[in-house]
Amino acid sequence: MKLSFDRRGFLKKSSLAAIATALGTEIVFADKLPKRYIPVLLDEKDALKGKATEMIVQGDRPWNVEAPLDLLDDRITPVEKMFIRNNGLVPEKIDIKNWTLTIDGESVKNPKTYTLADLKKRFKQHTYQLVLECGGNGRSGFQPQTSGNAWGQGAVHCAEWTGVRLKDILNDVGVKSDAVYIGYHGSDLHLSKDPKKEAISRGVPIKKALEEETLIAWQLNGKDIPEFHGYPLRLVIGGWPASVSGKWLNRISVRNKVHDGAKMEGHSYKLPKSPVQPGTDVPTTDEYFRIIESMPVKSVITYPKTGAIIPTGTEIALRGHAWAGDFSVKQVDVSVDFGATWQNCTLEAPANRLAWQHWNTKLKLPVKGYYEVWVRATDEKGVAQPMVIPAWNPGGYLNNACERIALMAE
Ligand SMILES: Nc1nc2c(c(=O)[nH]1)N[C@H]1C(S)=C(S)[C@@H](COP(=O)(O)O)O[C@H]1N2
Ligand SMILES: [Mo]
Repeated sequence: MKLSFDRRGFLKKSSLAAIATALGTEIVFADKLPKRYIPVLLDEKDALKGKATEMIVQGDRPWNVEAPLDLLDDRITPVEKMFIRNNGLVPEKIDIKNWTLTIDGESVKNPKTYTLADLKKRFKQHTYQLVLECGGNGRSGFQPQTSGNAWGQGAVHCAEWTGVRLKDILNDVGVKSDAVYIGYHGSDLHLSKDPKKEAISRGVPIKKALEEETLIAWQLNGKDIPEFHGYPLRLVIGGWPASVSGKWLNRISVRNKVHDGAKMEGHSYKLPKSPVQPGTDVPTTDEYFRIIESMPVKSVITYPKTGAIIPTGTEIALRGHAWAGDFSVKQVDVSVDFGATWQNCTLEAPANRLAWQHWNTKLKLPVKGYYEVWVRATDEKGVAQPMVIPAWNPGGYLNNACERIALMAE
């Protein structure tokens, strides 16, 4: 879908015709309108406030913003470089004093409602670095293109989250033995602004919900979670499609069946059970589709930037990160000769389970000319990234093909 309103383009051009189209009617006193003025009706909250200027805007209703890969060079991703994926509209008013989290559902023994103060006081606090990668990260690589944001590879971050374990809260309310799944509910508005509709309400099997790293968090990198990343409370689950990490969290239901909220239906965050011909219209039933769980092994080169010009024969440092969903990465290799030979890189252990791992290496470009650096990670089970785009699927999920950058030796 074409953007309904491109803020950056708008500010540059700001033609009256464009404004009128966006508003759906003529502006009566248009001749009095200051240049570059954004009419109130169009002035939604700006997700780009506090973001690096290099961030790439996919759309602004809902807001979808990604990071170019060289921006992800930090060991812990700073807020200004974190991608944003919204399915709806950021809650209009957030009343932090009266914010509560309710735990309910068929499989809860004693449903309870907690204030933020209750959560902070009653449960032990934990901090983890967690990789949150959109299930559709890399979607632009699929042919034919599928619906959904045409992400490059920058819809991923690894930030440090602080909160309490969902496990401890579930222990407090008591979970019945028939519990199968949890589902989250957030306070963001559906794009239609219909309060009866939810923008997204996903979840995970109870086993994943009970992992130590599954947090109900109120802090991101040591500060309150920013508005666009789920202020004041967020479910954070590393290693799975980031769509299971519910922002603006106000309720978690413990379900006696697979959660059936918004974006759990159709082919949302699902893969065909067996490979399909690219472009196939697969029936969206459980017989043909399975819900995506752990994300696949992946790596990025965050330094140098693609297109960099390097002096011939001098040693250059190369670095990036690698991650593998629920698993750890055991090896990262790079190639400068289109995959003919591979050079093993230094790989660090993760700060904690479900955090990304940093890799680095040095190399020399022997003679003047064009080179590509390819990076390939292998997970603890021995599964490596594919060199080519992996199996096409109707939702355009899980493109974990090896990343490549261009370098010029001069
Ligand atoms: N309430 C709510 N939670 C949400 C979403 C949303 O639209 N609303 N988007 C999900 C998706 S699809 C992704 S990829 C991540 C993005 O997290 P971020 O915007 O903090 O990077 O949030 C998830 N949690
Ligand atoms: Mo996502």
